[in-house]
Amino acid sequence: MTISPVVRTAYRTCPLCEAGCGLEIGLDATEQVVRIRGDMDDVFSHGYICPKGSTLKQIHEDPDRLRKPLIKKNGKHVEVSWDEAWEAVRDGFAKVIEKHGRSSLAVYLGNPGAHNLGAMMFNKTVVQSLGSFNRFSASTVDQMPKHVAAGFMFGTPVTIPVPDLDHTDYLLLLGSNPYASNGSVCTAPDFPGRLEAIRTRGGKVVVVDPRRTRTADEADEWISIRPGTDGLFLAAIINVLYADGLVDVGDHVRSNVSGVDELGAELATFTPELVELATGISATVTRRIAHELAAAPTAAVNGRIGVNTVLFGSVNAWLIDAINTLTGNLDKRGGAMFALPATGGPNTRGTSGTGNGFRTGRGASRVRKYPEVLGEFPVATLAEEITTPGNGQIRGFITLAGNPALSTPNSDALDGALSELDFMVSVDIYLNETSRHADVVLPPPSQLQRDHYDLLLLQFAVRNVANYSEQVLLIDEGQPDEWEILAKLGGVLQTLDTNIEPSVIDDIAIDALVQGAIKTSSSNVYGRDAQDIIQQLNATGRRGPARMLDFMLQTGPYGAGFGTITDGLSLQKLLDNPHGVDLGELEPRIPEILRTTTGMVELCPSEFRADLARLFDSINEVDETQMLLIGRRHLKTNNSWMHNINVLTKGNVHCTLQVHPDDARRLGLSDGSNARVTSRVGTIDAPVEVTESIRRGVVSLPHGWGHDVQGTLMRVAAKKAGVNSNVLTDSEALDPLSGTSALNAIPVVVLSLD
Ligand SMILES: Nc1nc2c(c(=O)[nH]1)N[C@H]1C(S)=C(S)[C@@H](COP(=O)(O)OP(=O)(O)OC[C@H]3O[C@@H](n4cnc5c(=O)[nH]c(N)nc54)[C@H](O)[C@@H]3O)O[C@H]1N2
Ligand SMILES: Nc1nc2c(c(=O)[nH]1)N[C@H]1C(S)=C(S)[C@@H](COP(=O)(O)OP(=O)(O)OC[C@H]3O[C@@H](n4cnc5c(=O)[nH]c(N)nc54)[C@H](O)[C@@H]3O)O[C@H]1N2
Ligand code: SF4
Ligand SMILES: [Mo]
Repeated sequence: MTISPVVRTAYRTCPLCEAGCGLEIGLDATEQVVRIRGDMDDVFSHGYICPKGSTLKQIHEDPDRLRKPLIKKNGKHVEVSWDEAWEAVRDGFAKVIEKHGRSSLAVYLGNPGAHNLGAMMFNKTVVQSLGSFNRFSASTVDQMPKHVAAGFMFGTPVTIPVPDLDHTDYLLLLGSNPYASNGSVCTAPDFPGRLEAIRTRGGKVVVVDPRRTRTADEADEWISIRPGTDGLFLAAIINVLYADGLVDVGDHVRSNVSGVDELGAELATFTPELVELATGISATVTRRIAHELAAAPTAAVNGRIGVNTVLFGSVNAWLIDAINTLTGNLDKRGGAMFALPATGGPNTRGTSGTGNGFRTGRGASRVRKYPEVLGEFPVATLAEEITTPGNGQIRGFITLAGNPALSTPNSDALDGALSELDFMVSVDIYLNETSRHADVVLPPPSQLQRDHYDLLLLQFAVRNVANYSEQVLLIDEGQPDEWEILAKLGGVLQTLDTNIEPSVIDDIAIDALVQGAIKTSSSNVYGRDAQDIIQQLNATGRRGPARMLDFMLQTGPYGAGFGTITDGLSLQKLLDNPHGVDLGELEPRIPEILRTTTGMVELCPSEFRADLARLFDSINEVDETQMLLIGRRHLKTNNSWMHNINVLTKGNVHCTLQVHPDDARRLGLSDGSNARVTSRVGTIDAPVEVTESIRRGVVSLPHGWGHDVQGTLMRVAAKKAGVNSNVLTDSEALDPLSGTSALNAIPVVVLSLD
């Protein structure tokens, strides 16, 4: 096979995970992608790429990727024109609204929307057009605890500190495996390289995980913990900090932190000796880690999925940042710092240093009465909201870039519930386990066919950068862009009329943004003429998300302010710098960043304090003989949706149940044999992989598999289907403060099938 020569090179930020690597994309004379490699000149990723990054070509070319809308006719999906699809959307929603009212509508927002400029700008149009409070998202199987901790401690849910990886001397990482995931709520392309650099400069990396992951292997120390008990370990570290006189928040934030004494009193009983049986970590180790954190010139503690998606997700997130604060590492170079994103955000707007604070519970889910968090209900309650009769029962449902049928707990129940809906629409690139239930599927163009800016994740970056990517390939004839689909979907929901134009909704949206800013005293366009600004924006010819982004960049912390600030940022400046603009290292932001009502870092908020009794009681609930299920990720997977890409799954990527050799012996399991795993809610059969790398008493299954259901079109994935681990996770098991599901530490019984 001859490879055609590259005649054009395009640069693009990879949208597949949070690392946001710069890609260099070579195209031939016919505009076919010839190769994708890391962009050596990218200001943040410097050429780093993982095996998924180069598969944007394969996703684009995947014959199973949807290119036409689908309508379900007599139980089968058939391709239709966009006009026909929109009419079906209108008619479907009109019927549901007429019969059950708008409170019967609901939406689920999935993970890829967080990496999609069009979705970041226009998902809210759909959400706001529902006329119901039924909003669910992947956040409640993910990072919601971090938002809750940030909200109560610092005043906004996005004021989440990240470990200053490039300067720290000591990193304590809990429940995260960046060698596979490339990190999360901590944007750091080449996370593994940055970890190695800590060690190269003489620092120390400690990983807390029930599994000896690649990250644990490469670290100085692996601490094996019993799943679900990190809160006890963290509380015991804090206990030692107080008991041994090691608490020192540091001069730089001393006058901005409240609750130091209260926290010490609250955790006075959580001694390392008391929790050691439960956590499986000896008191000696806990004491040593506390002392090391206090003694290190700089240190940062960080935790992700393994400590967020457990019963104590929010308490864990809080205790982690409490340790960062108590050891003097909050907002300090090499400690836990805050990004200053180019597009601004809730903690750059409003009054500097104080605000309205954060609250949850403005409403509750209908059936189980779970409090609202960030305008959402826990996705673990979705199935019951569909199946339980009564006023407000969900009958009409939309998924936007989500696959909850595989990604959320007790998924057999959800799968059944989805099949009972009166009407469902999915905006998705595949006909998969979720969208197969949709009456109408609306496919957006491929990742290479749209522009990109990581609006969300650059708020959590370990360095301040900004990169904008133009679309690499033209959109197919007649294919709307994703933002246009979302804007129109919102419009049709509002008006039940298909004549609504996305451009009209876009104009209304930009007008609202501009009008809001000129009335905000902290904005750099305060008091300016709205028409003048809109004319300047329109003069570029840009519309949609790119125009909004330009506005946000120009009015952001580094912004050009529409001609008032020389050398300031604008979209044009990013276009002139296709490898990105480096805005420098993270700088201290306290007190300016705080938006709590008191203007303080709240170290001991009452909401968390109230949850400590539950944490304390969990000490006695630990049962040595109980097998616990945890998840895992593989470098070549991306949640549930990239298993159709043959180059990724053809190798050693398998959906196996990892079992420790001692457990395997006891249970009569061997490598390649079949095990039956049963939890309170479900049963699955999976092939066994015996490995020393997992803690005794713990088994691990990856999530996002189980592609052998009828009515999908993912032919590659179906051949290597795997099993759906979320059949086992329990929709009753959640972190009460954030509504986030416990996807780890699931009690299971394992039997041999051979
Ligand atoms: N047991 C267990 N379960 C888990 C986890 C775990 O660790 N263990 N992790 C959880 C986490 S962290 C997450 S984020 C969730 C993810 O949960 P989801 O977001 O529900 O699931 P994904 O697998 O990311 O599915 C994304 C969907 O978007 C579609 N898609 C991909 N790109 C695009 C696009 O550009 N536009 C549109 N419109 N659609 C697109 C895909 O086809 C797919 O249907 O899973 C969670 N589930
Ligand atoms: N290749 C790849 N990359 C991805 C994804 C993917 O699916 N594949 N998904 C992306 C998404 S949406 C996200 S949110 C991020 C997640 O990024 P990470 O948070 O790094 O996720 P994982 O790799 O699942 O690592 C979680 C770790 O927690 C451990 N763990 C389980 N239970 C416990 C516990 O009770 N305590 C402790 N201390 N550890 C525990 C697991 O063994 C596992 O090693 O990854 C992103 N990147
Ligand atoms: S690490 Fe993430 S952003 Fe970087 S190339 Fe891989 S998938 Fe893309
Ligand atoms: Mo996630």
